[in-house]
Amino acid sequence: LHKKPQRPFPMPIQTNDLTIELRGDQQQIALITLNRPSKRNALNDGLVLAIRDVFQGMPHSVRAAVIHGHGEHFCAGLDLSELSERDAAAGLHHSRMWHHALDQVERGPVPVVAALHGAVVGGGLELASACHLRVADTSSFFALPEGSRGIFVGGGGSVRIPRLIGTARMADMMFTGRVLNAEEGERAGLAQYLVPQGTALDKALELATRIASNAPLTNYALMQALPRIADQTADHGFFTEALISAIVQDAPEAKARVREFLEGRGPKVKKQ
Ligand code: 1HE
Repeated sequence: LHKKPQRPFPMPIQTNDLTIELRGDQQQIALITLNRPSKRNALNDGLVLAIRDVFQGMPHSVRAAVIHGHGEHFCAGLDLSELSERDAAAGLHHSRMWHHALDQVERGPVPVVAALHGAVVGGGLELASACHLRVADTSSFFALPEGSRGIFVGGGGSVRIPRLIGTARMADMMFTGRVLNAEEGERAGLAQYLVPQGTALDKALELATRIASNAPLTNYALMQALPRIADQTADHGFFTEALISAIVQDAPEAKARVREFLEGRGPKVKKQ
């Protein structure tokens, strides 16, 4: 650690490998595209830092985001060509850089829906796991090839992936190189929606539009309180829930929405 350089990672931000496009009549949806298809959207340092920066600098109009990959695959994970030069200290800082970047996704300003297709592997699965919902099309496949490459996850996967699918399933994927197809991934909990090939982005945009229409404080509570409550004891969780629910229901928007329903103007819950 004493060898830590002054600025271990430069501040690139300007990269064509990541694009952001605002959609919706009020620019409330951000469409974020991994745009490095020739390398299967492998995440080099510049791309990881660009992800950090796009979430840190999210325009105020945005209420929900979608992230997807250009080309045949969502993301091939860590750019392995950058791995060889790193010693242990650099590896530690590199992993913490990923943690910081993906924390901006998970605990950032807006809910994020991942639209998945093709390879969702290694760091690509770690990125998808930091999102709040995942939509997989039938071409998707999920793997953690770190096991066979002689390395370990470093982008928060050991924390986030077991929370989606359990420690035993993640261990299986790393021990044995098991590749889950789209149906298996959805059944295991890696994706919340399974859709026909080529339609994940449309479905993710539809979901993001729906999410963006929620009261912002409800979305904030879902992003910030729900995962923290999951980490608490039941006793602490009940108390945190009571605090958050008291704050959220006190907002004028909550009062207005409840009044709308009671006056017969609010939407009813419809059987699908
Ligand atoms: C890459 C990478 C990469 C592709 N780093 N360059 N991730 C992996 O171990 C997955 C490695 N990749 C693959 O298994 C396959 O590339 C895919 C299944 C994703 C796609 O296969 P395919 O046939 O469509 O593409 P390709 O021909 O294998 O690759 C096209 C190019 O992308 C090729 O480069 P080119 O210069 O020869 O054209 C590949 O070398 C390049 N490429 N994937 C660098 N990952 C925070 S810790 C996270 C730890 C990890 O993520 S470990 C898992 C890394």
